[in-house]
Amino acid sequence: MTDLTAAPADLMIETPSWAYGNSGTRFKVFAQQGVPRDPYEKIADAAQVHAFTGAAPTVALHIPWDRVDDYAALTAHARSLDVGIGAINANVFQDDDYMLGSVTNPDPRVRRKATDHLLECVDIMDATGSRDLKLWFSDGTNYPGQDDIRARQDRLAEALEEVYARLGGDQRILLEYKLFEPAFYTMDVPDWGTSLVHCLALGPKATVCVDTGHHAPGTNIEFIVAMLLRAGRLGAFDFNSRFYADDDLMVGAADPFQLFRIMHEVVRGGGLDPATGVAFMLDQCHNIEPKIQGQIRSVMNVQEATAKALLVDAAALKSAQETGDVLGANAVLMDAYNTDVRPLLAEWRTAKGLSADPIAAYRASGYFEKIVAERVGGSQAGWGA
Ligand code: AOS
Ligand code: ZN
Ligand code: ZN
Repeated sequence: MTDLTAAPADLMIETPSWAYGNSGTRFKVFAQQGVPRDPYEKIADAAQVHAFTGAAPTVALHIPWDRVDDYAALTAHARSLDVGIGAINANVFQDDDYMLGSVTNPDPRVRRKATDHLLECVDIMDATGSRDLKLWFSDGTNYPGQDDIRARQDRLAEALEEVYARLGGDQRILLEYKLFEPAFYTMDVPDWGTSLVHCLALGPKATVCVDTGHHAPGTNIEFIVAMLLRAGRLGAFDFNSRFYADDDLMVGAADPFQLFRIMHEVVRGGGLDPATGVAFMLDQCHNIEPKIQGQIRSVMNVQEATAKALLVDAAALKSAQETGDVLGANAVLMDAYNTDVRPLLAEWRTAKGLSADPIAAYRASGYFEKIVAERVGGSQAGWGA
């Protein structure tokens, strides 16, 4: 049996700055009370998630949503609140120029503009000390024949090469894929295979980001995780959960069993070892629930799935698999999944000097009442602007 007092807790989860801002759907963005008015306040909210969970020490930024004049000052602000700045997320999807694509646009002027933005993001990483540049491209086509599928891949490769060449020694590209939306016929990076092919061509500092909401229904995500870990190219997760499409709901809310299966493959593939380089990030929007609590709950959901995955009796599983004991092997997994790990995690938190119940502790802290009083006119996360 694995020692539960250490491992799930050592898993560190990055929260996204945009989770703290107002968000919604194409139909309505609901303004909530107390939401941050600038990147400094988003980082302050992220620091609350870390303070109450002890497991969310970094916050991802999104450029331009989090553009500031002085990134060194923003980084110092984060440090003063006991958190750090994590991945820099580029945005080449919210400009009129990008209607037909960004780095894959048929117009070289637009491609240049998009690539320059990606290079600017690396400059920002230099200032914040960030390791990861997360690239998600909305690029694609809506109609057969609209553009040359192969030429778009060539343009993508060209832009990625230029950005890759600009990376510092410890910096990486995380190339995220998405099946559909906003493009409905072809996305230029629709799946993990396309992302992996580009990463392999680029070199070892290019890895795949698996956003759990970016697959066709029924896709076996843990298989993808196993394959990418095996290839040494699983760079990151964007965790969230979905019922229908890219719902960006709280991770573990729609299908906790899937999250457990994913974390089982992470454990199996050594992905909890920081040396493997897997970044565990949340990519969520809290459209109707309180945002800081939504992030705390999400961190706890990942911890619970991880704790269960660590409970899998590896020796018993191997033995059952090798002897062809189908039901026995399945039972080993299900025993772990069906274990209530909440008391164990509560014990771990107490041992670390944290509250056993982070949500209750946050609610009792008065932070929410304070930001409601102090902040008027909080900003939108960026979506649906
Ligand atoms: C978009 O669907 C992707 O999930 C992106 O990772 C992300 O949500 C967006 O770029 C915000 O940073
Ligand atoms: Zn994502
Ligand atoms: Zn998404």
